Amino acid sequence: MYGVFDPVQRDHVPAQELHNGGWMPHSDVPARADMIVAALPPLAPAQDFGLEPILAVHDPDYIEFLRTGYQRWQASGRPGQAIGYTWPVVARQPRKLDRIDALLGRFSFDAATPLGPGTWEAVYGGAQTALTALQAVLDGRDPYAFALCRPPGHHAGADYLGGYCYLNNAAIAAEAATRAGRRVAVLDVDYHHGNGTQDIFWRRGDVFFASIHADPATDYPFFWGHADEVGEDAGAGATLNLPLPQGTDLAAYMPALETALARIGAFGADLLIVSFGADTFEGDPISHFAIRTEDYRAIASRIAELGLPVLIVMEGGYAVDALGDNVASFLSGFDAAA
Ligand code: Q9C
Ligand code: ZN
Repeated sequence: MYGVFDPVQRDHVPAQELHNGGWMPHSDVPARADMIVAALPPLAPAQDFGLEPILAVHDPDYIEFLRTGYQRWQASGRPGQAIGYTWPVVARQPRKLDRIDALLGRFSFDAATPLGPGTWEAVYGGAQTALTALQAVLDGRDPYAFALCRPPGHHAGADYLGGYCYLNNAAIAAEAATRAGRRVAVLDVDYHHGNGTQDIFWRRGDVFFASIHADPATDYPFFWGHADEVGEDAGAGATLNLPLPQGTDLAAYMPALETALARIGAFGADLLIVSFGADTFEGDPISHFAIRTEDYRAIASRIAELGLPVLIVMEGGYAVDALGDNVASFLSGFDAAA
C-alpha cells in the first residue's frame, strides 16, 4: 500500500462557533491525522500538481473565495474564523457580491466548516495528497494507494464547502483519472452521504458514484443521499444511493456493499476510488453505526475482490483514539489481497 500525507494539513484548526457566540472544540482536529500517521508505515510526501486539476472540478470564483476568505473576514474586523450565517436559499438572484458575509453564504451550505488562517494551504495540500496517491496507481507503482486527506472532502461541491470539507479530494482524483483515460467509479463508505461528489458527477455518465451511508431522513446532510437520487441527463443511472438505518452493524452493512460492488462491476470501472470514512465505527462520537475495528478489514477484503486498482481517500472518522487502528484495519484488507 502506497501512502501519501502532506503535513501542511495539520495547519487547518477549525473552531466551531456556537449560536450563543461561544466556541466549542471542532470534531475535525489535527490529531486525527497524527493518529493515522502513527498507525501506518511511513507515508510519502505529496508532489505539487498545481491548481489545474483542482480547477477541473471546482469553480474559479469558489477557489478565489477559499484562498482569500479568511483574510477578508479579518479585514472586516471580525474575530475568530470565517463562518457563514446567511444563505441565499429563497428567491435568490445570481449576484456577484463582494462582502465576505455574502460570499460565505454563497459558497457554503452549513455552519460547521470555518475558514481559518491555515485552511487554504491545508486543503491545497490535501488535494495534492490525493493526486500524488492517484499517480502511484496510474503509474502501476502499486495497485493500492492511500491518501491521508484531512480535512475531508466528500461534502464539498464544485462551488460550496460544508460538512468539514473544502476541496473534494476524491472528485479531483476521479476527474484527473478520467482525463488520464481511466473509467472511474467512486465508492463512498463514510457514515454521511457524499453529497459533494454526487453533485459534481450528477449529470455525467462517465463516472459512477455509489454511496452507503446513514439514512438522510435521520442524519446529516439530510437533503441528499435518498434512495431515489439516481443522477440526471447523461448521468441518469450513474448514481447509486444505499441509505441504511442507525444501528447498522457489519451483517446489515454487507448486503449494501454487495449491491454497490455489483453495480460498479456492471459499469465496467477499471479504477476504483474509495471515499473512506471511519465514522461508521461503533464508538464514533457523532455517528450511529456499529462497525467494529476488525470489520473494516472484512469490508476492504470484499472491495479488493473486485480486482481493481484502488485509491483510498480519507474522509471522516472522529473517534480519535481508535482512528489509527480503524484505518490500519481497513488498509490491511487490501494488502492481504495484493
Ligand atoms: N453539531 C464528514 O464526516 N455535522 N463530515 C454538523 C454540528 C456535520 C461530517 C453538526 C457532520 C459532517 C466528512
Ligand atoms: Zn462522515
